[in-house]
Amino acid sequence: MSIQIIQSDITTLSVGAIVNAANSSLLGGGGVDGAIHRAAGPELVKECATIGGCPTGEARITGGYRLPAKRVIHTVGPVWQGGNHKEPELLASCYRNSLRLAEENGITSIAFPNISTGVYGYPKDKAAEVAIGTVADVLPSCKVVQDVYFVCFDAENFALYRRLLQEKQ
Ligand code: AR6
Repeated sequence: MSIQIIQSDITTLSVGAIVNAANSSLLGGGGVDGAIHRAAGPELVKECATIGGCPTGEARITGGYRLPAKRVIHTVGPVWQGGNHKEPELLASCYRNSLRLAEENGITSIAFPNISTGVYGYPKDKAAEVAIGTVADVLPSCKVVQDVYFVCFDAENFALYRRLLQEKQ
């Protein structure tokens, strides 16, 4: 069982599943969502269209198509509205529900982006606390998932995550 922090483009990772920070339509968008759809190819949006959307805080699983990752777990983070609109609970649900789906689908390694910290405006430090706190809480009870990667795209998130994880260990 391990939690690792890496600075990378999530679309390049050969893991059991990468997590997509999607919107509730599941039909694609900008940021990491756009990058994942571009790298996976048009079959991904076709499968997503059959799902019929996903509420904030929940997660859905699809194939990975042309990605090196076998599957994609799509989750919808909260839009930051000041912090009093259940944002921490909803963000924690994204991580928890994604891990649950991985467990149910026999996925041993999973990579998360920094959900909600781009277009959705969640403060990076607050989001990192929720992400690391939730995964550290849930992972010990996982029977299938062994390795969790937090994939930071920018140097600020990378430094934040490394510091927070060190504090936990
Ligand atoms: N690999 C890893 N991380 C990435 C990549 C990448 N290739 N590209 C961006 N990031 P965002 P959100 C980081 O905006 O805030 C979309 O339009 C980025 O630096 O992708 O949850 C959806 O369709 C940031 O730290 O997602 C939704 O409408 C993190 O990924 C909306 O954006 C998340 O930024 C979701 O917003």
